[in-house]
Formats: sequence, C-alpha cells, structure tokens
Amino acid sequence: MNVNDIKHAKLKKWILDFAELTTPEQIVIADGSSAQYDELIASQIADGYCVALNPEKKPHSVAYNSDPSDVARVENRTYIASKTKEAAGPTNNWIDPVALKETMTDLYRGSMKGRTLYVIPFSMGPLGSPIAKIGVELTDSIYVVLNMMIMTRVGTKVLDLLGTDGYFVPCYHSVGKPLAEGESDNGQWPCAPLEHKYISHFPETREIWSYGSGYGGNALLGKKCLALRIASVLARDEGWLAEHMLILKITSPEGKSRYVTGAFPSACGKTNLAMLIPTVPGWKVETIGDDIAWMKFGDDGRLYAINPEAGFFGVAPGTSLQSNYNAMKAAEKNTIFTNCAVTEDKDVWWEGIGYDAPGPVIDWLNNEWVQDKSNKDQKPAANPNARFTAPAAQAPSIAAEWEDPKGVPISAILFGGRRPKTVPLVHMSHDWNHGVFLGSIVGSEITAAALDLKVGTIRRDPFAMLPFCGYHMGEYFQHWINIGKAAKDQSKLPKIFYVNWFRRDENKHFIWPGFGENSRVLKWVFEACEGTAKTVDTPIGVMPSIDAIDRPEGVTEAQMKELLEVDIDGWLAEVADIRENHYPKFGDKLPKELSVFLDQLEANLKAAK
Ligand code: GTP
Ligand code: SPV
Ligand code: MN
Repeated sequence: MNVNDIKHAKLKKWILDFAELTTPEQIVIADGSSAQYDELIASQIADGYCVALNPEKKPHSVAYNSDPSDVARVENRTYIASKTKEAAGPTNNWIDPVALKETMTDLYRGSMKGRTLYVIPFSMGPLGSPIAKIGVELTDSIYVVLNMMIMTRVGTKVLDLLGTDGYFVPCYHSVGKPLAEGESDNGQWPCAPLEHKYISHFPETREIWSYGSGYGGNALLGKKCLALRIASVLARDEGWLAEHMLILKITSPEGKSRYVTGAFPSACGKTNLAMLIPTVPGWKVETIGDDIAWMKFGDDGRLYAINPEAGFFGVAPGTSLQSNYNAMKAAEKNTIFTNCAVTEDKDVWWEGIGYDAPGPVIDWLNNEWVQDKSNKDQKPAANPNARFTAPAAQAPSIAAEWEDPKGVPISAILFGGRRPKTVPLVHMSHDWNHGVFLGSIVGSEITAAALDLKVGTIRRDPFAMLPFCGYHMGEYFQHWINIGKAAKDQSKLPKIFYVNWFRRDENKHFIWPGFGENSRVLKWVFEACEGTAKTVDTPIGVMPSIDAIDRPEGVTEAQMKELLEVDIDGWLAEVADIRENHYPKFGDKLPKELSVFLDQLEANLKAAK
C-alpha cells in the first residue's frame, strides 16, 4: 500500500506535510503483515542493528543493543505542553506549547534524511472496541515499527476502520539522527544527545511529538504517551480512568473468579504479579494485562477494565523460570530483546535468569564479558532496564477473555511500591475515598526504568502515575474522587488495598519472598471482597489478623509479625513528610477529603501510641 492510496484526506495530508519537513528518502506504510515484519527484521539483521538469535533456543527472535545513553525513559526531557503551566501542575515538566513546537519543528527539519518514514496506524484496545483509541505514529525507526507491531494492533485494518474521516491521535517520532549522503549507522543504534531529546505531549490538541530517543516509552508512542498521558486527559474529560496498572484474574479452589488491578511504579512488580503462579494450593491466576488498564463503568454499575496493549515490554533482569515462568514462556519465540547479553550459541542471558552465564557472553555494551562471581562489583552483563518485547497471547497464563472489548469487572485495586520499611505487607481502605488517599500517598524506591533519577531513593509516586499523568495531579486526585461519586451503587466499587512486597531486614534482604508467594496476599484480598477475610482494624486501615495469611516457608513468626505490624513512629514520620513535602505541592487543587484523611491518620496514630 502506498501513501497515495490512503482515503483519509486529513491523514494523508498530515503524513505528506511531515515528510516535507523531515525529508525522508521514502514513505512506507506498516501494513501489519507478517511478511513485512519478517522483511524488516531481515533488513535490521543484515544492517547489523540486531543479531538473530539461535532458532533452536529463541525462534524468530532478535537481540538489540541500544546506545548506552538511550536505555530508559527520560523524565527530565518529558514534557506536558498544555497552554498554561497550571494545567500541567506541579509534578510535570511544562513548556509553552508554541515555543516547544518551534524548537521541535527546527529539530524535525531534515531529521529523516537518508532514512525511511514509516506510517504506523495502530489501535490501543481491540480493533473496533468502543473503548479502543486509534493513533498513527510517523517514525524513522524500524525498531519502533517492529516493537509497535507486537505491543499494539497495527496495520491497514486500522486504516480501514478510520475510513475517510475517522479520529486518530497524531504521533510524531524521529530518532533525530539524519544521515548525510552515503553515510550509514554501521549498525549503531541511532539517537540524539540528551539535550536534544524531547518527549512532548500537547494535551489540549491531543498530539504527541517525540524526538531523539528510540527506547521504550520514549518512542513506542502508543504506550505511556498515548495510553497514559494523553488518555488520562481524555479519561478526565469523559469520566473514566486511564491507569498504570496490571490486570489479573484470580480463581478460587471453588471456581469463583474475580478481577484485580494493581498500580505499582515502573519496575516494581506489575508484570510479575499479573503472571504469578500461586503457591497456595488450588488457586489460579491468569493475565489480562501487565502495564496499563483503562477502566469505565458498565451498565451494571461495575467498573470494567481493558488492557489497551497487545504485548509485554517486560523487565528482563530478575525474570527466570522460577520467578516468572509465564513471562519466560511468553518470550521464548517471536520476541525482541533489548540490552540483554547474548551467549556464544546466540541465546540471551541476564542477571537473575536463574543460571550462571554459560561461558563468555557479549554484554549490552557489545563487549566480551566473563562472569566473575567473586567480584561483587562486576558490572552487569544486561542493562538493569533490559527488556523483552513479546506478544501477550504467548503467555501461557493469558486469560481467554483478555481481548474482550467490554473488559472485565474489577473487584479490587491494589496500590504499592518498593518500601524497605514502614509500609506493611497489606492493608485495606475503609472506603473508596480512603483508597484514593492511599493511592495519593504511595512512595517507592526509584528503579532503573527512568534514566535521570537516583536509583534507590524514595520518592512519592501517587497512583504510580507521577511520570504518566497528563495534567495537574491535584485534579487527578479529584477525578478519582469524582469517579467514586459517579458510581450508581457504592457497594459495587472495587475495594482498595495498599501492598508492599519489598520490606527489608537489617542485612537489606527482602523479608517477604514475593513472586508466587504474593498469592497469599491475593487470597486475602479475594476473601476481603467476599466478606470472609479475617481482619483487624488498625490506625492505618483494615489489616489481616496475624493468622489470616499462611506463613510461607522461610518467613519466621517474628518476621510475619513485623510484616503485619503498624509501625507507629514510621507512619508518624510518613504523615509529617506528606504534610510538609508532598501535599503542599498541590495547593488549592488538593481535594479537601484527602487532608481530612491525613489529619485522621495522624490522630489515629497518636491515639495508638
Ligand atoms: P514496568 O514494566 O517498568 O512498569 O515494571 P513492572 O512494574 O511490570 O515490574 P516487573 O514485574 O517487571 O518487576 C521488576 C523487577 O522487580 C524484576 O526484576 C522482578 O524480578 C522484581 N520483582 C517483581 N516482583 C517482585 C516481588 O514480589 N518481590 C521481589 N523481591 N522482587 C520482585
Ligand atoms: C515503565 O517505565 O513503566 C515501563 C517501561 O513500562 S517504558 O515503556 O519504557 O515506559
Ligand atoms: Mn510500566
């Protein structure tokens, strides 16, 4: 298909105008066919951008190494360019949209020289679903085309759906590395220096302009840019929720199923929870989604969630057959690996894969790397934010209904993060608004999923949406409160929980074994939804009684007590920090309800002291 065959006049003009600005050699439409995918992969292998993996180990799969400067999202180069700074709020980088468009237009001028402009028509959500949104990404990165083909629903069928005048979210992307006459990348990952990178969102006009990075959420624009930052604005305006959440289905030994979503910050365990294999006998967990949930009320007054994505862009390090069997299976074929190590027999390897490196490997920096377990300071062979891009349908745990256009009804919402202290294994809110309070105060240790932040330090990451909310976070809190008010029947709203798998002992070891053992907590959550859970009231909310959750192997009675205890002084320090450093940021946009909950929490803690 040729660009001139496009029947949507506005779309065609938009493509041709961008081509005129960026001056690519040619324009190619991503038609969504496997023939085109294979052709593009073959060209990438031939040009040295990636290596073909051993078909006996990882059929139909490749491994890329990115530029060392382009390995994760760049939060300090990510912009919400609303008309006013106030609309973007205190937690987003704001730039004036007019000035930004001027700057970026200059950067885009000639930026695709020597390259091909690919047109990627994509649908977030099952094609034609009333909840789905269509976007079109223009990019000069074949890596982006290939990843989008796994992560979203791409192709001419999307153009058919658009017809002659359908609505699409326009998304520009360029790696920002024009080629001079006769110049080639020589297989090097193309990108621009940090100061030229821009991941920009125009919430009022629903546009995305990305420049300079080829990696993950910076470049696969359906994901964080459309499905979270732009969608959060649409959701606010249209009365639904666009969230950084996994979606799972849990089934009890009696055969009763419930659906649970969970918002944890980047690299804090969503993919793992969505795919876990329960250690509690008789229970079953299946996967609907691992990163993003769009939730709307159904006619029955319940909140229904869909996964707008079609693949997993999962963290590789730490993923093993023991920790996440389903992810390993999902990524055993038809997968793109990025910044993993490659073994001599052309398989991938990473830290925490469950076995030692089988001989020397080529590390993510393209150097030979020999494992030295005596050297605790050895640099890792895989980048800590190395990822696999795998089709969701390949996970053995995928639920039959994962593409149901009406979504699945949600019984429980979990919030969480990495907290070495203070926050217990699990507690439940008293009601929806109290749950909104819990979401608003979430904090977490920073992980390698963003480039420009100090790994390990704790920051507040409300609703795990700090880097992904397209508007004022105070208004976002209010929107959550409004959704609760809009429920026809309060008793049908999901129950809200705050979980923490990441408590550490004095030797910095995790106290809770996590992964499959998290099913013990999911079981309690399930029982709380049924009204059969053993609970105690505490100053912070409703908690399991000490015998409510069976102790996993390796956790002592004293440790279990510690995991389920309310650390009064720790929580008082938490309250003080929220009061001094967190809530004041939102000014008069902070919903009154939330400061009342904070006062109440402080009073409860003082009374218990
Ligand atoms: P994004 O894709 O960045 O949004 O991350 P995510 O929230 O899906 O995180 P993921 O499940 O990929 O986990 C990130 C890292 O945390 C991996 O190295 C996991 O092995 C580790 N992890 C996940 N769950 C647990 C857990 O229950 N306990 C411990 N200790 N580590 C976990
Ligand atoms: C995250 O950082 O939350 C991710 C990875 O899911 S990325 O797609 O790069 O944003
Ligand atoms: Mn994520």
